[in-house]
Amino acid sequence: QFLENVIGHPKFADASYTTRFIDSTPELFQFTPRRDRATKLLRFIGDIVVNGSPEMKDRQPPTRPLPQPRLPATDLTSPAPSGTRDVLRELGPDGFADWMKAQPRTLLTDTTLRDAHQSLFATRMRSRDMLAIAPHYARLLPGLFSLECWGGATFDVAMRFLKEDPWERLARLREEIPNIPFQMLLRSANAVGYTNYADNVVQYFIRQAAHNGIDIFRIFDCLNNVDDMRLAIDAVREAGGVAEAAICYTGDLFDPSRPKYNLDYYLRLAHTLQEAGAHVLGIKDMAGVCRPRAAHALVTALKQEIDLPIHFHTHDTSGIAAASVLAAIDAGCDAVDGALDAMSGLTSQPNLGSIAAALQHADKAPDVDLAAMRQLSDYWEDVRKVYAPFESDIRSGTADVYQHEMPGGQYTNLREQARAMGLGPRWPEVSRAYATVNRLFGDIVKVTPSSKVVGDLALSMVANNWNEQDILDPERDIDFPESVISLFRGELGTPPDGWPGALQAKVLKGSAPIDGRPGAHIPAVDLDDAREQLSKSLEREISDTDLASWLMYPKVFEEFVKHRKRYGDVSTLPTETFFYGLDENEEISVDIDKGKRLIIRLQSMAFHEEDGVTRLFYELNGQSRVIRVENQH
Ligand code: 3PY
Ligand code: ZN
Repeated sequence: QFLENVIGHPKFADASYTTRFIDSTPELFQFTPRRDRATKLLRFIGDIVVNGSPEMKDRQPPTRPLPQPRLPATDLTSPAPSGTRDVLRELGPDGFADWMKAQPRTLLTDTTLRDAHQSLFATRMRSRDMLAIAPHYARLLPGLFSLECWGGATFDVAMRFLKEDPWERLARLREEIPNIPFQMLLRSANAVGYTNYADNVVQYFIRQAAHNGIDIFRIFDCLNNVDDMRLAIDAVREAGGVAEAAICYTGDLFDPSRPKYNLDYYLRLAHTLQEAGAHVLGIKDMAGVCRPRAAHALVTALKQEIDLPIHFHTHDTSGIAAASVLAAIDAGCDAVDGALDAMSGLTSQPNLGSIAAALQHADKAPDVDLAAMRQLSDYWEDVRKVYAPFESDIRSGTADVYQHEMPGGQYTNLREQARAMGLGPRWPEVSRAYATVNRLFGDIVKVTPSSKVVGDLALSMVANNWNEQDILDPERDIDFPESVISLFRGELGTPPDGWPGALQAKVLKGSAPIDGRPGAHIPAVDLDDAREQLSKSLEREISDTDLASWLMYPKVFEEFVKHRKRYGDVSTLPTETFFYGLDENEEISVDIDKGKRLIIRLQSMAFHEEDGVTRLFYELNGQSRVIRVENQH
């Protein structure tokens, strides 16, 4: 194995070793654990080759081989220049908020690493694809306001589907990008989950996120309940983070038939958030329904009444979101979100490169290099191809979004759920049912997790052929999804005007809803005890971040740990290999650690009918290896 280590070492591979190579490279003598890790990865690849990835079930893989993503020709030997994060460090969150307001330039957030892929391909982007481009970001776009790279659905999906540790993703991105603020999306009492957690769990999670590299927390509540946001705002402030408290935008400011969501509603909310301690006020237009005129009017009014910097977030589902962004900037908005060109449009954010170009030579031009943005986008253009099976088949913007008001981050997921339930061809009915459910619920804010509940009932309505009357009819027995019962019980909070009484009575079948803030009804978790129990059941030490993962998603975390035990850290594999396996004679290089590279080639394979097992013959760093995989089908 020593020889294997020498040949596999990157210094040996790129011929930069010297006569002191053996003395100065102790990792050459690390034998067994590495061999074990390699075997696990070979087993994982074998499983994918023989049985397919569970992720690819019923999906059409792209034509392979795919192009190697084009990386910019950045000089990575020089350290990253100072950037916006250095400003934040120098000024602290309060000073940073003042600095934001004083900037004549428009501040830009790139959402490519979070919302863009959440909204375009069901949150499936893997850490490896982020990490390869990360050092280039640090050197090419140090003037970005922030990178939205964590939180929202990424936490769950990383463990559940990608078999990655979201905390490792954060730590490694942080290492590569020390100079640009990292931003996450936090669902207040729902943290990065779909349910209310105990107050001390939310506080613990926020502390971990801040400690491990999150600078700016965009905090929202799925019903715009500020009372549910206070705990998170306080915890972020205590942890030294920037608390960006967001108003979720829904409806239409100018629609006289929906006065519930008029300008006054948003201004009242903004005042309350300011009083609650927000450093920055976010406008979170999760569905992309804030039309240009509304964006202008809203930002103008907020700028007059509120003393906080304003950060506008929208989605391009309608196809005209960039007009809203430019209107917001025109009205004095301090920061805006977009996704790099190749990851923009449709249900994702509008095009950040084009927004920057639209502002070129203006006083409000952002501090970014357009050519650098294009180079980064070229990389994403190639990367996106590998995720093609997760994209939904939409090719244009649609004004239909103003009817259904589905969040961009939910759209592809719900469509996927519909497809999995065999309702793919009935998608237009699902989207209509979504609007109907919103009406039945009393016209609510729809964003995770309230949007998930609306989606759950919409799917049930279509699957069971229930109409609006069936739902409302007290005589008609309806088996409501569990999430609907929990919503009407008040477990995600209660809208200011309450739930529609008759429907609530029908859903709860006479049982009483909870009163007030849901978190107040959830007992605190004994964190020391939880850690001890978990450590016992998993038979290993539990880190602070492990505990945070388990508190959010106990089952998903335990499954993830099992997967890692069996297959090792699969996040090191190329994405093509992770989803599609290897072809015969295909060779990949995998860095399992700093200075530890595996060169893996699948030479051939043979299926033995008598035992139902396929033997895969690999070459691993020049040595032959055989792995046996049981055929599942
Ligand atoms: C999330 O909560 O994940 C969202 O993206 C909401 O818009
Ligand atoms: Zn969004």
